[in-house]
Amino acid sequence: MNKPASVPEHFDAVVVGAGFSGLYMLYRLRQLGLSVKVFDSAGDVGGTWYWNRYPGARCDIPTTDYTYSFDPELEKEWTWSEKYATQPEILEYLRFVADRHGLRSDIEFSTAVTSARWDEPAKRWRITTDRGKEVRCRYYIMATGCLSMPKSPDIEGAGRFAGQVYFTSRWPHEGADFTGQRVAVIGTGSSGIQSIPLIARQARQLTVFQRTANFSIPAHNGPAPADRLEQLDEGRDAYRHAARWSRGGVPLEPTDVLGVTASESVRQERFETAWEQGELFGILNVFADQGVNPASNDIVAEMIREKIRSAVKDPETAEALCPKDHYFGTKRPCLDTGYFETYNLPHVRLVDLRKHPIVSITEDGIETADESFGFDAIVYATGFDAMTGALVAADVAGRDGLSLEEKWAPGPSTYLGLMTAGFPNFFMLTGPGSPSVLSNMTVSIEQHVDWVARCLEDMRDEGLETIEPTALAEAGWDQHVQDCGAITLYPTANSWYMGANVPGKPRVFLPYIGGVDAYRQACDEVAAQDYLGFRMTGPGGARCRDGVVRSMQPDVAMVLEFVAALGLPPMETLSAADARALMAATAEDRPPGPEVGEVTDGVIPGPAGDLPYRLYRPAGPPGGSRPLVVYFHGGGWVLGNLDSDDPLCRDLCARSGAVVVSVNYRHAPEVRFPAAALDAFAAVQWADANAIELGGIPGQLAVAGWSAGANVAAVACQLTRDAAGPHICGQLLICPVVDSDMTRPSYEENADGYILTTALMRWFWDHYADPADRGDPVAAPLRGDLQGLPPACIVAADFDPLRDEGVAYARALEAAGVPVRLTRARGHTHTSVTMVDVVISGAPVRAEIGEALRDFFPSAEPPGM
Ligand code: N01
Repeated sequence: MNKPASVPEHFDAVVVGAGFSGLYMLYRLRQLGLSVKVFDSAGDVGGTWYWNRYPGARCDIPTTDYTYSFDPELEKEWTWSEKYATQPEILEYLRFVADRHGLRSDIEFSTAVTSARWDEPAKRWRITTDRGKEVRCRYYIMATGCLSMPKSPDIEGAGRFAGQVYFTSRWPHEGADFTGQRVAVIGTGSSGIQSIPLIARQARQLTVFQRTANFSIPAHNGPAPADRLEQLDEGRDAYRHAARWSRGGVPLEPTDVLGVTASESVRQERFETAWEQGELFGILNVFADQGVNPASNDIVAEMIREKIRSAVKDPETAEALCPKDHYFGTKRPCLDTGYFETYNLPHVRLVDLRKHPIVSITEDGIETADESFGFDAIVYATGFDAMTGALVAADVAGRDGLSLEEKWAPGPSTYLGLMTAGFPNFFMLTGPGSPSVLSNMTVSIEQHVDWVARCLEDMRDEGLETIEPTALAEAGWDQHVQDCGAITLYPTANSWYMGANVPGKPRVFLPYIGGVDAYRQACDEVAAQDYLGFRMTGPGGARCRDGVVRSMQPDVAMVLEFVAALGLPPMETLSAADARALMAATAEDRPPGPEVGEVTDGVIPGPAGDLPYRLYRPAGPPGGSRPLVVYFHGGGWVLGNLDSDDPLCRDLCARSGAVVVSVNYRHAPEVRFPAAALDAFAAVQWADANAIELGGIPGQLAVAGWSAGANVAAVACQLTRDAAGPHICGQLLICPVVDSDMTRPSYEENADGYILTTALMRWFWDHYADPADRGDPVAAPLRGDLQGLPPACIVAADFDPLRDEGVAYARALEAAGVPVRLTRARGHTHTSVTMVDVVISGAPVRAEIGEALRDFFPSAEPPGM
């Protein structure tokens, strides 16, 4: 019996969207015994596959993988006919799933949700629809898809055209017949690239208006690949499991071949194999470094450009079709069938909008800056307001009436891409900040739905009714999402991943690029740790375990994983000689660091014999004088030498524009305290006395060091002050050892697992200084008189046992009136900041260091890089 419209219906959950994610969410919620209503503005199930009916629409992940895995029987009953199924077949599949599980009875089609308001006293959402209906629910779940809100045509005169207008994203159900017509297609993303060859088959004339040339590879469509089917037959569960724990949601062994170091034949072979395979993740996995290293990326990009040049006969058209303004992969690459060859047809023409911009759309066609075109039909393949568009448009207001639109005005903010603070019980499936569009969507959808279902089940079991992320957890996740993007080339492109395709949209990297596997791990950890970062309330009590699930820089975490996999013995169990050999061996294959103008080796007289030094002169005209930095390497007074810190010294030289003189000092246990410190003091005096010969500017001298090198640098500053000269302009102390008291919290927090361990630090001290000497300021400069010391830049890394003593030294110097710049190496370890060209996220920290060095000097020249 129908209820009167004025009485709102109550459901446990309302889901918006009946595509892949909405259908599975409904299925799982029903399994939990919850009452559910699904709304969709479409006339049937299908989501994106309901709307995007343009000719040529197909998936771009092989259909064997682009499929549900939750129902093994369903998998047996459905066989995909092609490697990349067409839109009608995928839609048919979703209808089949809906019918098989009787899902339609809980779905209200042709009904759009117009607003949602959180009712705090009732702890319910109030939802209204465009049919004037109001419903109440405890959980409000957006299954609205990432690419569902078409971008409105932002072209002058778009409303004036009197001919037929089509949007690829809202294609008419009855189809379109272009036979004998003059047709324009605007846009060359995936939708344009898939539809253009088929529109060309019908049209009398086809003109494609291209703003940005796009990378596309042939899909080589056909029957589902035999090897994939075999794998599935042999072990479907194992295959699906591998997909869930892969980087992109399709099982694939990530390569470790680097583009920059691979031989030409290996490059060709790997590229041609991926080209022939015709799969997105294959072509994105030609080289391990193509997503992060511009030189490697350009190798793949140029190979694709060569393919375009050989496919397109007219050289000018070919060149216009060659993407040159973004790195390969940083805009979604396309899979096509005969796209580039279409331009060889006599009735197909490309208009390059970079050279001939559209001035206006007119009543009968399109006017560019230098030509008027008449058309019978215009097809807009101009894309979507991706990832946030549909969510924001749904008019959601959370606690205190704050709308999602207001909250996300500077860019979306989410915890795990699943929820956002201030919006209790509001879930997003594949929301911004989750792998979503960078992954096989079906795998990511199932993971999100399963996580939400498990969360609701756990809440029910524990008598909890509301859930919402904390501000701390959300800010931490947002930061992690940006950190993951920042070490890649992705943020450099004007892509929809960056929101750059929609005028006025904030430029933020929207998806999570850390991988489906890493993401799943993070979500699982959150749940396992009592829903870390979520605040939950209900009759069962209120609880909140606040915290940040990932705060380490992603590339630092990768290095640690790599090192852990090597299974090396802990250094503190080795002899000094073996520890030195191990350190030298691990440094063998690392990148050399940046080019500098000149590198020369020499010796200086030390207090007990010669000390080797290496001088780094910045690029620039010969003979020019520069400020001078005397640098001391790290290694706990036991390890290290001129080679160990060579890449870092090059980097410091290039960034600061100073001459860097790296001095080796005597090592323990052969020569113990205070030899290293006295050598450092002598080196500073010598450098000052020989500034002109070294190419330095007299009076412009700084000292620098990392770890134990920073210890001796700090001590040298104190000894120099006590000796009343020479004048030191500044001290750069990177993760310094400044005290022998190992009771500060960072020794406990970061005791193990971050390369420099508390045990290793103890081993270093034991090698260097007797316990009785460790309180001497020459060993522990924090205990010395800090008045009148040079300005300091101190770098303290989050995951360093030495972090707190570095911070303590900064505070103590400040208290003594010394100007201090404390640079926090966020998400870094003791060693990672110094790993030049290995740990990309260390570069911004070293940029700050370079700036600090330049600031030490009164008349520093601009850096050479
Ligand atoms: O949209 P797009 P799409 N004047 O944004 C151009 C997925 N998908 O619908 O690059 C002139 O990629 C715009 O130019 P520019 C897939 O993830 C998958 O094609 O902004 N031109 C661009 O060329 C895909 O990435 C499949 O300079 C204008 C094009 O229009 C995503 O959906 C199939 C313009 C838009 O390309 C979006 O693809 C289809 C203007 N004012 C889609 N505004 C599969 O294969 C925009 N453009 C599964």
